[in-house]
Amino acid sequence: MNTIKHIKNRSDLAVAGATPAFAETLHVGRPNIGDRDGFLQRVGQILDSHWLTNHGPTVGEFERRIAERLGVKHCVAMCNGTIALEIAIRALGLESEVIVPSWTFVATAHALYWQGITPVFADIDPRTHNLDPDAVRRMITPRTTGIIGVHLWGRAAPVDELQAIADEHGLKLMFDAAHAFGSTWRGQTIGCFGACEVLSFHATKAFNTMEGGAVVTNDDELAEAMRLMRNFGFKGYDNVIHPGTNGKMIEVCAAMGLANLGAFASVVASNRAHHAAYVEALAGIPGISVLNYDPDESNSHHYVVLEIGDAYPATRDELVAALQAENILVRKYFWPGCHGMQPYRGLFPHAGLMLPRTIEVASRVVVLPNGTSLPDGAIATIAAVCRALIGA
Ligand code: T4K
Repeated sequence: MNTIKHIKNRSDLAVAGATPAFAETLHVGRPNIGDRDGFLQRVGQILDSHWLTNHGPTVGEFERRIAERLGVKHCVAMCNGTIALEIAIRALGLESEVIVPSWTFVATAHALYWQGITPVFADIDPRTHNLDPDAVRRMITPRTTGIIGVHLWGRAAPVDELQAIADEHGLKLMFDAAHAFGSTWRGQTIGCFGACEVLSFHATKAFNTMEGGAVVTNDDELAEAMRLMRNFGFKGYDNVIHPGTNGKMIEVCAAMGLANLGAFASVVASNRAHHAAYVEALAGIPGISVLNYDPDESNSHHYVVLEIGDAYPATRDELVAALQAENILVRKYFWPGCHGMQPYRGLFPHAGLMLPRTIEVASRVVVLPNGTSLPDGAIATIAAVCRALIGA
């Protein structure tokens, strides 16, 4: 058992209702394994067919099912969400400067910078953790070519306001919807907003293909360009008509996706129940609040996000250390914000001056474990550690 550095009296934990420290580390992002038998059966068929990648039938079926589910014309499946972002950015013709939140996973910014485009960080609304439209307006320059909104934690970015800004200034708008599979905004499925939306199906996501991603769009030309780009620019054999890369999803990943699609509703139900149980277990602890999800919208409830306010007598980092000492590997996603990470910290040392609310939120957030493999007693133990640390 790990030594607890911040909780002096271990009996505090027992009194507060904790089970003993977990033998196996609890992770944020423990993958959901859906229909295991269905997956293995499909893998058998893939091996029998000797067709492992390059636009195989499983990827084709996966793309059709995702497009159908999201109500979009095109799903272009990719090897991961980051390559999907890069290809979407290139296919849209973004260049020079693009406005993004700093409060996101660093892949959003890297996908631009990797292609020689400057990510310009705009501040967020601290209530939603999503881009603040007024902050976006403040960051527009003559070099701005686009905006990438992020639906953080699967909660919709301010879609209408960002579209209005984009229209007013002649900018392209796309969304990083890596967290938003299964989310809606005003009852409409996320996936159909902006010029295109980018999904991640990484193992740690509510819905996963092990590694994987996709760009979804209603734009025929854009979809065609992205299909070429993900396959080196080939149009038929021996005929390259476009610069490209290798962004293809493989058959086994698509098989995992198809197996997980059938299980997605039960994953969401389990996440939702855990989320409610966390809210109940953490209620009444001074300074701790759990980010809520709009009951009128769908959300995978995958992310259980705590904010540690001033009324909590310990610091956020002390709480993280106390939980980690109990083998509960909670995360400070996405501290310190992209602007505080390299290369951006070195390139734009004063970016933080424009991001006071990002900095504030980044200092308060802790993300807790969720998912179908969350063991019994985990939520009670996490709440007990939160209380015991402050002697509550
Ligand atoms: N945009 C946004 C807003 C994103 O959040 C992401 C990805 C992207 C774009 C890019 O999409 P991808 O290119 O990844 O498809 C993880 C994920 O790797 C990343 O996909 C995700 N966002 C991000 C939020 O989380 P790390 O660096 O935190 O991963 P890591 O290795 O620390 O794993 C997280 C936890 O999950 C660990 O505690 C271990 C556990 N884990 C992980 C894997 C892979 C398992 O228990 N089993 C596993 O198989 O980035």
